[in-house]
Amino acid sequence: MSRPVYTLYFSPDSASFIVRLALRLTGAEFAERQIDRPAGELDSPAYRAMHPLGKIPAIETPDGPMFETAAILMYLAERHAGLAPAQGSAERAAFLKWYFYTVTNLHAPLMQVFYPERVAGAECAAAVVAHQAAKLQEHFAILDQMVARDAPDWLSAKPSIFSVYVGVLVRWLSGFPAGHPARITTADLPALGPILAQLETCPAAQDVAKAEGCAPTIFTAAY
Ligand SMILES: N[C@@H](CCC(=O)N[C@@H](CS)C(=O)NCC(=O)O)C(=O)O
Repeated sequence: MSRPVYTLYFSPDSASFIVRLALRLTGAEFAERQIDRPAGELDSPAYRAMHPLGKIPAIETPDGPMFETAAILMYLAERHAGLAPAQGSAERAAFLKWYFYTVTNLHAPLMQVFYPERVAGAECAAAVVAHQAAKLQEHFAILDQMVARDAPDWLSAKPSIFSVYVGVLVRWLSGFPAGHPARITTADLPALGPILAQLETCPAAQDVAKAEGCAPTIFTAAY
């Protein structure tokens, strides 16, 4: 077997899931190392040297260690054609704006719903969840309306760094119980939902589901 090009530091069903999907789509050799969270590995000097905040994921690349999911995805798309519209292509502008929309308006509030006490202390947690859950509902509806209007190729024609990113965010939100204000499932997204349902059947998604030890319906019936 050839030497892996990348090493992904992962923890099951965390943001490393997104990078794992993108890595699998590149077709490149990659190694995986599960982070020993209970042993405090995120705070170890070796891990902090890769990721100064001690978060997941981190990845070793031929150009050095990288962190931040969205940056890693873009880096992979630059090195492996076909995962995002190429620079200079007609679709690049729309792709970039919705990609960064996802980073700031979907992923960031989602993290605040999962860790509300980190925003303004435990006493404000319920207010943070209520506020950010409403934002998430609004922002996902806006994305879904865009997909209904435009059905861009980088979403509907084949898997991309955008589709795996958004797919895993929906996966996590679908895990909230019925009635939770932040619950969002593929059934709530009439345009995006069918695209994610298609995406989860691709070989890359099926391989990653196996590797993560989760149901093959990673987006439509995640938990
Ligand atoms: N903006 C970062 C967020 C990374 C992040 O918060 N990862 C979570 C897992 S999904 C984590 O490391 N949590 C452990 C902790 O915060 O202690 C990214 O996209 O990579």
